[in-house]
Amino acid sequence: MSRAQMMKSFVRLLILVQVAAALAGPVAAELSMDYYGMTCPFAEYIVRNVVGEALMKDPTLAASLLRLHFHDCFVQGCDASVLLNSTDDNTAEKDAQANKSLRGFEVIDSIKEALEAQCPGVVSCADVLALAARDAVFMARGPYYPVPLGRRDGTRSVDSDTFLALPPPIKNVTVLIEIFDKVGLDVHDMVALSGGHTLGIAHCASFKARLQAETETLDGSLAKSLGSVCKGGDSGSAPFDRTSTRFDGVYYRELTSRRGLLSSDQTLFESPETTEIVSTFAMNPDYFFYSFMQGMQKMGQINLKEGDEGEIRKTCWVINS
Ligand code: HEM
Ligand SMILES: *[C@@H]1O[C@H](CO)[C@@H](O)[C@H](O)[C@H]1NC(C)=O
Ligand SMILES: *[C@@H]1O[C@H](CO)[C@@H](O)[C@H](O)[C@H]1NC(C)=O
Ligand SMILES: CC(=O)N[C@H]1CO[C@H](CO)[C@@H](O)[C@@H]1O
Repeated sequence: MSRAQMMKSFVRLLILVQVAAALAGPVAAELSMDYYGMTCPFAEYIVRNVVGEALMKDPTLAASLLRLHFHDCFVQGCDASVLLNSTDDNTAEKDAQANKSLRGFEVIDSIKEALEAQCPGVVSCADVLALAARDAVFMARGPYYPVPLGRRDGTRSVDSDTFLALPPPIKNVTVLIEIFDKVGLDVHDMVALSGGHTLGIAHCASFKARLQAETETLDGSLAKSLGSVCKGGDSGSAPFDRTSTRFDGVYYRELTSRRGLLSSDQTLFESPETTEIVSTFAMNPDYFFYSFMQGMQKMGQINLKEGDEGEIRKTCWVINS
């Protein structure tokens, strides 16, 4: 065994040990691993099946399912508020500006339908979002992590709630750190969770400002190709990294060569507070995977409903009547 190989197996072992520790990581009082053990024992299996079928038809939905869970948890906590439709007298989160281009609702709806057929009124839509995101990441060849269950669904979904809670793509690192800090996620979590952008795409509306204003931190050939993508207007789109349906460390490698798509991506490499974390993840994707799992476990427990607050929605896009 060469020295490099030995080093590699050592790092793998270290990560296995850390993974074991992460599995035992802090779980909020509201949640538990076997929450549906008696009431809907096949819940996780059903979710995995429907997600698997959906991704087989359209692998780009993995990104969308991950993003739905993120947008759910950052606004009003993980309570499926992102899924509620607008009504005559209320504009819901999903119709806020920050939500344009959210996708995957129909996958969540089919999962819920399959669950209702087996165990009606038992599994919350917020848990469905958490499980679907985990399965999507895993099926895109990312890490697998346990998801404690028992979230309850909220009844409030208001477009303006997204304004302060969701990070805009043009903010500097100080502001990003603050937004994540508000929901109990630290700088390391912020950089690791931004790695969610190893999947998916963004539209020109989200990055066109960077094309003009950030020539120094934007690779020339990428600038050119993005420029031509955006000639047609805001609806053009580009992948976050070269492997946009595969969950891997390429996102961070692109940042180190100034090929980040959003300003909020590239700034992670350009800012002294976070540059070292980016470089470490770029060199060691296993460490990124480990940090991402930990970040997702924390993100999945933001501001949970307590006791009998909220409800178990019967249909994910409307509150129970
Ligand atoms: C650091 C702060 C973040 C900002 C500023 C941000 C911003 C954005 C923007 C602007 C888009 C593209 C929207 C569009 O143009 O269509 C996007 C897409 C996406 N975001 Fe983020 N995001 C952040 C963090 C996260 C986190 C924490 C996750 C998940 C862990 C995530 C997952 C995704 C995914 C997967 C997509 C692609 C969706 C698709 O292809 O359907 N993002 N994000
Ligand atoms: C509500 O949203 C769902 C997507 O989750 C959509 O399929 C449905 O048509 C919408 N229903 C109404 C009444 O707008
Ligand atoms: C980051 O942005 C905020 C608000 O736009 C501004 O107050 C702050 O000075 C900026 N920080 C840096 C380091 O540029
Ligand atoms: C999926 C979804 O509901 N998207 C909506 C997001 O908000 C815009 C308005 O800003 C709507 O046009 C989209 O339909």
